Amino acid sequence: MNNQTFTMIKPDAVKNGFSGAILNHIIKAGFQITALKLTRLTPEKAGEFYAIHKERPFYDELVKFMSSGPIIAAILIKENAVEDFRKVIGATDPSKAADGSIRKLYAQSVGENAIHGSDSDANAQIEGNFFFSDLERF
Ligand code: ABT
Ligand code: MG
Repeated sequence: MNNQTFTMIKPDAVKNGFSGAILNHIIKAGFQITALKLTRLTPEKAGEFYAIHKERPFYDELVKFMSSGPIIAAILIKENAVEDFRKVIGATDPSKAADGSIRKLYAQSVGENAIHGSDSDANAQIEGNFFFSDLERF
């Protein structure tokens, strides 16, 4: 199953008023939104979502940032979704992100980089299930 990915517009981008522009960018890039919510992560939930980075030096700051304000979570459908969406968002470090990518346009730093995209088909399923019940998908 390579037609689904998961995304999150992070607290910096929501706070800076970029949610509408980013959702428009995603739709124009050919992704169909099948689940969508404005919500907020508790520090516990943010820690769980990024559990893979638990031992990294930036983990505490990452958890604090990701729980600092509202986020927008979404499930996106498109052929080759995971790989294509990573191209649409650009490199983790916005200063290295390609021109026209979401991070180049809307992100400030590696720590606060505007948007998340799943890095594998398996994680796309896990992350979608983390945020959405069956009744919340269309
Ligand atoms: P995510 O989409 O948030 O997973 O980012 P991406 O997959 O592009 O990059 P990874 B390596 O998964 O980073 C996860 C979060 O950790 C932050 N980070 C990463 C730092 O703050 N410092 C670092 O040196 C590295 C490597 C960036 C990511 N997110 N946020 N928010
Ligand atoms: Mg990642």
